[in-house]
Amino acid sequence: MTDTSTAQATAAASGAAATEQFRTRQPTSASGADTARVDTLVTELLTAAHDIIRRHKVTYEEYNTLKTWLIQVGEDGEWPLFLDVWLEHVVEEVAGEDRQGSKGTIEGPYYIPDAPRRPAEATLPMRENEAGVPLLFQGQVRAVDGTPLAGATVEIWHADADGFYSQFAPGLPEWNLRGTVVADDQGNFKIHTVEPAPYQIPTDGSCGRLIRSAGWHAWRPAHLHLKVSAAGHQLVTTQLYFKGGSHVADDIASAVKHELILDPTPGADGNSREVTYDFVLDKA
Ligand code: MBD
Ligand code: FE
Repeated sequence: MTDTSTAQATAAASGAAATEQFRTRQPTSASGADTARVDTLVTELLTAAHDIIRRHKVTYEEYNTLKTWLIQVGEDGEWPLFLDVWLEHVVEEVAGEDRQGSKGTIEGPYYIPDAPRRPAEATLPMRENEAGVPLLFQGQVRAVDGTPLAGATVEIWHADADGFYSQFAPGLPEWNLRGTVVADDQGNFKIHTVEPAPYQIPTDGSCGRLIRSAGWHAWRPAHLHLKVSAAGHQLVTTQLYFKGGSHVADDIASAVKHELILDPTPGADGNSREVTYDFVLDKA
């Protein structure tokens, strides 16, 4: 990790961390790739690009701008960010087509496995006086038939009140706002955390440059990331958003679904909020 006193949250730093994190989890071997499948998919992708070039009479100047930009995306380590923001939502849509249980959505580039394990009622690792409105996020994990899933695992990770993720921005404790919460024998969990802020994707890298060049905005709505799993059931990767929050209706990553919008109520203590959301898992 970089020097926490001087390091800046830059696109290149978070991109390098996201690229490294992805590589360590993803086997590099291409063995088992189906030649016919590769032929079909790559040919169709290229044909779509050829068609766009013809229809829009793409110039050499534009072609070379694209080439320069693509080279720079790699140098910035922003391929994970680019792919997860602009393509993953459709991959997830296809992957989740036949699921009966809770809706999933994209994982994004900032998941880290093996966050600290905590019991069914737990406070996520956070700094003393962590900024943000305290949030009690509670619920139950069940099977599609309603059976509570004892000992289900709720992995949760989210940005802090400044929109930064631990291990992808400097100066944060390693596991800040990341945890693996183990539900009780009724599948219930109670997680104490703080509400995350909306997330602006880095503006100083290649993805930021694309966003500015196209006149788009760089924002995702505030969100909690989750992976919920239980023995004999399919893991669901999802996110939850906050009703009325900025960019819920125009997420740059197109990952909001109406089923995933929370509407927390004021907590008993007057300064916190709380919300209940149950997860339903399909059989494996
Ligand atoms: C995020 O926090 C995120 O969830 C996605 C999908 C892309 C960039 C940052
Ligand atoms: Fe995120």
